[in-house]
Amino acid sequence: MLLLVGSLLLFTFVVYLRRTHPEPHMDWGDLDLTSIVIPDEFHWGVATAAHQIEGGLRNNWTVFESSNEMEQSGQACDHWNLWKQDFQLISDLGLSTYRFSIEWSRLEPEQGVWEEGPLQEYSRMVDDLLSKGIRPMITLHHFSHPAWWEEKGGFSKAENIPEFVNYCEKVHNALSDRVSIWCTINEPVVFSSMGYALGQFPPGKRSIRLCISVMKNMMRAHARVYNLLKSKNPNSSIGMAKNVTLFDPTNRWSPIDWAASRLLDWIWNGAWKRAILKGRMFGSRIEGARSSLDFIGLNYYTHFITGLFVPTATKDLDFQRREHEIETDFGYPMYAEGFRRAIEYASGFGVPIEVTENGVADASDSLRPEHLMRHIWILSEAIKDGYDVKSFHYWSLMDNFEWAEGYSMRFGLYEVNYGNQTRSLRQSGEIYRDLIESQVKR
Ligand code: IFM
Repeated sequence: MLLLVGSLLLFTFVVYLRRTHPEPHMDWGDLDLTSIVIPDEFHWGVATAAHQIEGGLRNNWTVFESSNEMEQSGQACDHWNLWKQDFQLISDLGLSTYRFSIEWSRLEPEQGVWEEGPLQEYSRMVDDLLSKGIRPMITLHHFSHPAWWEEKGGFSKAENIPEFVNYCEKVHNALSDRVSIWCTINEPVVFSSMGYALGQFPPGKRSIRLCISVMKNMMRAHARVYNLLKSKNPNSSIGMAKNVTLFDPTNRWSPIDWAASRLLDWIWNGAWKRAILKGRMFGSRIEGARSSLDFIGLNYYTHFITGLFVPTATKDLDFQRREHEIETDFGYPMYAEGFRRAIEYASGFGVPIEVTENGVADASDSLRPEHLMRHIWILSEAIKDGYDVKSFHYWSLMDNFEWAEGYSMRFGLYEVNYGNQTRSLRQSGEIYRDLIESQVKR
């Protein structure tokens, strides 16, 4: 009798554990990935960032790279010289939107010294994209800024914000007659936590207090840029690119895992939504932040399975995976189901969604085709269910400099041979191109 009750209790406990975790997962084998249908007006695209592709820069990153023993960005993809041919590659994929960033350090290499040439070059890039029927989407800050601004403390000091706003205004003045869609800041939560709490990005600091104050200043900077640019040109559509990582407790029944995941979710995701909806962040009022979005840029990559051990440096990160999940080159799992949850979260900002990044590090291109199809299937279902998603930008057009990881992570639809700067379309690139063609021709 005792044995029976014991077994019953054990069975109930195991069923309970299985039911309470993990988070939603799908049986991908049963799905018809060809059922993807996306509206005609949808924009298909790719994304890049200046520091990761242009090469030949001097900014906060190059200073950090040479003072730490890490791979140097150097010539990167030499895109500053090869952008014409790279734009042709975008066009060859049949894309209608391209997200890229402007490198502030090119425009203002020393404080108050403005170079006209680089801004004219960016202007030529915009014209070239438009002539190919590609919508330029500009990011004003994508992790990099001038070395002189970093020396002054960058976003860690509220008094530095006007210099950033001034730079944004100059770029907007020059390009907003042709560029209609703008991201102020890329992934502020990644920039601040990696640079000021985990020490893996410049300036390599490790202070939670400083990190929170950088987050607030980035939100302040976003709000000021948003309000200024809107007052200059109300036709500009302005948002920010938000990295939405989902935090799932290792065991849902564990109060510790649950609390850790809720806390991280609050800092990583919740605080930013609160800033836009309520104008407050971490207990401070953020002037002008309320409703300072015309769209939300969604960058989605994975979920983070959270337990008691919260790593304090990315080098210590031992990304956990559920048993059935596939590991990407970065070490974190492919979790396409989370893309739906991220879209649901993003819809809570109350503005349309532009998917500003989604992709995978996969040097052998063995996972990318499946990764691509699963995420696009999720996207298609979300749109069918009424979510207002306007575009999808694959990260990335080509392999590039992956920040603290250097060149080892390869995210490109095109493979880059850094020895001779040739680009070759991967099989996943062909799949993306063919999928878009079939959607456009429908
Ligand atoms: O390469 C980065 C990009 O700069 C910001 N979002 C994530 C990408 C892949 O890690």
